[in-house]
Amino acid sequence: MNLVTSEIVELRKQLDTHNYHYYVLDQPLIDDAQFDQLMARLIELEALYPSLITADSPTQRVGGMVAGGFERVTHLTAMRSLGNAFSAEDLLAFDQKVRSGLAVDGQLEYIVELKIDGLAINLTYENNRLISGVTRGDGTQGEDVTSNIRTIKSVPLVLRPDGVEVPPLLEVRGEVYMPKGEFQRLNREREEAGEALLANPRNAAAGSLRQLDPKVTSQRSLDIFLYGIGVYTGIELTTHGQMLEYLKKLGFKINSQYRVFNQINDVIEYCRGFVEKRHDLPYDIDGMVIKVNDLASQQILGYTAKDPRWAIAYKFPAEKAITVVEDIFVGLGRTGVLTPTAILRPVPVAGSIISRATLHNQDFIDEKDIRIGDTVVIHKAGEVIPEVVSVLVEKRTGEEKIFVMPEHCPECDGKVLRLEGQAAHKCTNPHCPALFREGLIHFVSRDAMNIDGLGPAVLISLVEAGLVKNVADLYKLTMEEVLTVPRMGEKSAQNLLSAIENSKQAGLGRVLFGLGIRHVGVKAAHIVARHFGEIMAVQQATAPELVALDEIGIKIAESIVAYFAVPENLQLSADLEAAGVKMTEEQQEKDENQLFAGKTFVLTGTLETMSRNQAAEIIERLGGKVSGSVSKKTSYVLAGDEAGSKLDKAQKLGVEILDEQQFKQLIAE
Ligand code: 3BD
Repeated sequence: MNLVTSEIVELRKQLDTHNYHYYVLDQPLIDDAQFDQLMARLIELEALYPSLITADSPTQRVGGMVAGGFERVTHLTAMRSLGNAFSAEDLLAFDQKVRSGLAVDGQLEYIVELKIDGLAINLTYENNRLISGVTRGDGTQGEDVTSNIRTIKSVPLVLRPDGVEVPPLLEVRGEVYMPKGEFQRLNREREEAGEALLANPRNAAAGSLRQLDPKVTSQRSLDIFLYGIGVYTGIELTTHGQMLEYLKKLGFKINSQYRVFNQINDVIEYCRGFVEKRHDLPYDIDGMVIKVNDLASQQILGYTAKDPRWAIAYKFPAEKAITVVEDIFVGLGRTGVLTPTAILRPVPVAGSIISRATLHNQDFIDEKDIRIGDTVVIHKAGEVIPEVVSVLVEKRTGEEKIFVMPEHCPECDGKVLRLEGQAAHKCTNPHCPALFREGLIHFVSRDAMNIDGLGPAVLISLVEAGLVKNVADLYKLTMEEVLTVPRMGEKSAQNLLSAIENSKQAGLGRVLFGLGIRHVGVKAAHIVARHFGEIMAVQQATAPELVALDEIGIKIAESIVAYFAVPENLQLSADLEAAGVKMTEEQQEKDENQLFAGKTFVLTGTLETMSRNQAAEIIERLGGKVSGSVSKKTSYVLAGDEAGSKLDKAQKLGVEILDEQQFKQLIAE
């Protein structure tokens, strides 16, 4: 090594160490000026010798723009969700279930962590180096936000193992958050710049992670706490607490407020303590996470369809506030239902400013006797839409106005009716523009045609300009027409047109869902599309044929038949097809080879050469079914690495177990 190289290596080592002490341990060894001096020297040397720059140099945290959006990536091991507990009773019930699952009535350890209110992230390290940072997404697949994760100074670009082994491939999980102080600073800045304020630190963190320019993210001082490991081999750990300490020894930032308890009552007490204490923390938490400490016991308990049986989130009680109902606004949904919403005098609740609350329907309003002008108690918990809990009747002045649902639609003046036995009032005009507008919004939405850049405002102006009279018209839009939308630039117009063009390939399942046929959800739409393969076959399907499909009930079946009995609806499908929209579905179960007909598979663990979804697709194409839980009826369990309780159960029940190799051999036959 020559002199320059060794100076560079030495500088990086020192800077990494100082970064670690400053950002992870929060105990700086030197002052900022000294740190800046070292950094300046490294930048100088790297400028002189650019060939010596490495990706994990502390100067390289902020990279270039991400072109064309974030890529979807499949996690090596799925990121689970967590069940919720809202009360001490829920926690006692959890304890009971854990105890009966483990058959213990004596010693059992719980570890309790703060539940950081941020975004779950999966970091992958290969040979000690950070290779990716991916959002949780749906738990199976997330977005690759590595370039933004790298800007978080407490994330080691290179691990710094302190006397411990590191597996060559390591997945660690944690929560990225924006500290409260940083959130306030950012909002002050936005206020001065006349920009819209961010609702809470969680949204701010989410927005920052989704910046295409890492420079912007790097100015937002995000931080992270790690709490778990995904893929790992060869590390000897017995408890979750040891895992946390192991993460710490690798150089990760963990939250030090975790505690281990032997009694559920002590767990409850610790959780309760944070209901007030959380306001003094420099970051938001939305509850506590309780985990069985012993890793072997976690394995035994395993998972339900989605949540671990060995962990639960205790959510803090909804926060309440008092405010005034200034007005009641009636909006229309896709199905013509009139929904009343209270317009509130804005109040802060649970970290965001609340100015609306849903009132559901006339019965809800009548039961609580909510009047315009009333002083009310509202509450909000986490993601839940704020609700009016009660009216403070003693605050009434006599000026309050009783609300009744309008007799005519607020959008089209059509007659409003309330059907016998139903809570909902509905607009009866089948040509109500609101119905059409909401239908369009649904058609372009994520689970339907997924057309980016077609927000409600753009759709409304396209409709108002007379350019879109049915969903098929979207596919006839020209550049000139799109440019008539207010505030639409050339670039966005171009993006929008190509998003529309791309959506033509979405496939029949998405189209069927997008049409907004009553009772037809995402899943049903895909099942029907896959079975029939093309629109014509769906149109001709009878209710008994539809009901014969797995998971299609009579309500859905009749609704589909009724939909395609209407000539205008048939015309719409024809128009879509004529516009070039793909009205077929590839994953039809038409494979000649129905090898797995009548067989039910359960998939567990991590497969090496395919995702579980891919395996499921193959099984379904060959006529088989995939189920979430093992029973006597299960034909095969396809077990990958780290298969858990499902494998145990299969062994107990004597169900045939296939490894990936055997499965591939089977399908190759
Ligand atoms: C935290 C799951 C398990 C490993 C599954 C037990 C649901 C977000 O501080 N432990 C924590 C925190 C989150 C966790 C687990 N421990 N899962 C945990 C978690 N200390 N926030 N989460 N997650 C992470 C989620 N995220 C988005 C949508 C649905 N679920």
